[in-house]
Amino acid sequence: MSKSYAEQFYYLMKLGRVFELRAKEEYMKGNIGGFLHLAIGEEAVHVGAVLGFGKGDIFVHYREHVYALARGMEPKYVMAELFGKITGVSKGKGGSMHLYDPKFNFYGGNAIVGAHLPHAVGAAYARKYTGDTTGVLASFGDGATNSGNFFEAINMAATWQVPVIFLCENNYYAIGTRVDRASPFADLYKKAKDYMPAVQIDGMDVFEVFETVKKAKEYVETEGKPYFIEALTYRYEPHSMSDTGDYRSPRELKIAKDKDPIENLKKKGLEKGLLTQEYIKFVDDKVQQIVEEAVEFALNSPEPPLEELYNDVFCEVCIDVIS
Ligand SMILES: Cc1ncc(C[n+]2csc(CCOP(=O)(O)OP(=O)(O)O)c2C)c(N)n1
Ligand SMILES: [Mg+2]
Repeated sequence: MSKSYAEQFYYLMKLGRVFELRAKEEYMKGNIGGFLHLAIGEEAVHVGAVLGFGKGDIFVHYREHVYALARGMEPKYVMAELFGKITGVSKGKGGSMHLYDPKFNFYGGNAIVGAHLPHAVGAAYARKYTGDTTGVLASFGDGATNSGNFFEAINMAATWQVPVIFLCENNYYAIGTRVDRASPFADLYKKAKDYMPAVQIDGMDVFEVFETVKKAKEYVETEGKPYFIEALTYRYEPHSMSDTGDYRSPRELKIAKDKDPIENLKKKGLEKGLLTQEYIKFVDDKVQQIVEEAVEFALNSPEPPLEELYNDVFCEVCIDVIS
């Protein structure tokens, strides 16, 4: 593992954490409306996966801010999207669950549990059809593995032999439903193991996530087949801003927080000489500044004008494409 990767991990994970804590504050003030799902505690999965994956199309679920930031979207444009402003990545019309940017091959952000998994398989099929072997990354929660979309997606990915990495973030809860109450077994990689290689990893360790996704990427692109990763992780915050999260005990939360991915990275990085206290301090200050500027930018940006209402709703060139 190089110093440069460890530094990128720390920067992006810290940026994600500070960004989301600040977004939570702005939500409480009423500056952000609609849904807001925070990934605090899960940063190692999001950052490790994006950096380990590299080039290719990415489809994620609605707990997506850190994925978007790690992919390179500018914090101020992501924050503006949360505020519903025209300067946001989706022109303020998508909000927290719909961050898109084809420039980064980043295709959301999907509010419907599991719905993006067939999309990811379709994207991989489309590339394969045109002779392109680039892999696709699809991430989703434990709850999504109980959906029809999930089984249809792994079934077709294995049947068509397309290069998709299925990355399951097992944070043990689907809103308030604990994983073992909706699945016959809690080790979710077992759901995919007869379809494709499937592994379970520590999602609180960014090095492990990065290395596993990198290896999976090499596998899917060389073999042209799918791969399944279950990353064990935890969200510290309730499911969304409208959930109390009181179905979890303080003891359980403490156990999870004791494995904090950022603290974990700091400890390992310092021990291995990949991070220094000076760099950590530099990043801690820098991300505060970036996030404050992002909030200012979002606050000062205009709302989408009324004329925007019907833009980007219908595809104007579809007819040409079909005929
Ligand atoms: C098809 C569908 N059913 C139900 C919902 C309501 N819902 C939103 S999030 C969620 C839980 C999903 O949990 P999980 O897949 O574990 O992801 P996490 O929120 O833990 O990241 C549910 C049931 C939905 N959005 N879509
Ligand atoms: Mg979950």
